[in-house]
Amino acid sequence: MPIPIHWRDDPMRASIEDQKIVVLPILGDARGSLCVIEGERDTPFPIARVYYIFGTEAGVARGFHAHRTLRQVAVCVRGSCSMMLDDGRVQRTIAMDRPDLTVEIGPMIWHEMSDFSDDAVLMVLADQPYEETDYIRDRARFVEAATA
Ligand code: T46
Repeated sequence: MPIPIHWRDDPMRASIEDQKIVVLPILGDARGSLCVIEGERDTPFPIARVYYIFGTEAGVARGFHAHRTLRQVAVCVRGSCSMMLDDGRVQRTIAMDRPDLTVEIGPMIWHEMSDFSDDAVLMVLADQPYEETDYIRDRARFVEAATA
């Protein structure tokens, strides 16, 4: 089922409820399985960048930031990990343990990834090129901005 295209006008008012979690259809036959993510159909934005995280060591956690404007959709295409989303008020942890599960990470959502399995490959689709100034890495500043 496609992700409904819905985005709050004011990213400073991001909320956990707005971060869509969608189970994609699996197209399968005797040869195996196939999932499709089309920009603007399965993501609420045109896809400008794809990156993926793999080779994570046991016990490693990543993320620990929010983005000011970046919109993203993550899928753990192999293995598993945990994704904690935090809008400054409410936290939600999602078990990303199936390759057909997409999780939206909108602007002003603090996120932390952990519990990576040895074989985990976390793929992320983003609506903008990489820009370091878009990151908020200071948790206190994030909470202050998100709850103002
Ligand atoms: C996010 C979570 C889910 C680049 O040069 N270009 C890129 O597009 C990205 C994503 C990273 N980098 C560089 C920046 C760092 O030197 O790669 C290095 C590792 O990035 P970072 O420490 O930000 O990785 P994570 O796992 O903490 O965060 C990443 C994304 O950066 C971030 O946008 O939302 O995954």
